[in-house]
Amino acid sequence: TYYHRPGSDTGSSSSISTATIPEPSKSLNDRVGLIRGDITTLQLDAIVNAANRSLLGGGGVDGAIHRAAGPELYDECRALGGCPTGSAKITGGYGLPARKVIHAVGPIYDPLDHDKSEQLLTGCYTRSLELAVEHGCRTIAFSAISTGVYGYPSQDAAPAALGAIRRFLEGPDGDKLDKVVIVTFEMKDVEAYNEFIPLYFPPV
Ligand code: AR6
Repeated sequence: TYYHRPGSDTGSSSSISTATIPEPSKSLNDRVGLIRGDITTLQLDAIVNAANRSLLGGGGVDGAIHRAAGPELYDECRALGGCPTGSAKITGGYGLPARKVIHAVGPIYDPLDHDKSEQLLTGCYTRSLELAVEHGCRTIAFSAISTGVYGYPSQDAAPAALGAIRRFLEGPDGDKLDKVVIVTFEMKDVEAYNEFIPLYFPPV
């Protein structure tokens, strides 16, 4: 097994400490999902874009979201005046099936300062979840922030994302979210999430 559960004596050992990753409840697991596909097609309350500090669009998933939402999204983004790295801002979804778009600005991965990169990436996830709740969104899908053009290794990004999501779901506003979906597009992200979801959200 991947995971040694307190009280379930499988006899297996694990390098993952149960002190840092305690056993989640079933209801927590039911609220987290993984989808491989195009985030622009999802009909949820909010989707999270991997934006840049200008919030004026770009390539990757950002380009796909702006194309699908239409020019009104650009106009609303322009009025926001940018966003710092490690944070997020929210807009309408316009031509998208999603009601809101949360534009998170991930870090450009810095291998010389992994801790700083991780702190900024974690901030994107936490702030996006806060914004979702503030705006009454109960279902939210995340793109794999920073793992494309910004070069964040998927094997490091996935546990950072899952840790932030789990902390939020276990926190005081966690019950205000019904579903948190992670949307992967590339095989390297699929593999990373398939490896780490059973650790952060082990089957109960
Ligand atoms: N649906 C879901 N995921 C997608 C889609 C899609 N339609 N298209 C790409 N991805 P990236 P970053 C995945 O590069 O690393 C932009 O130019 C992609 O495979 O979009 O945060 C912005 O304007 C990858 O796994 O974002 C910024 O300047 C993930 O989305 C910069 O790129 C994120 O890759 C941000 O770079």
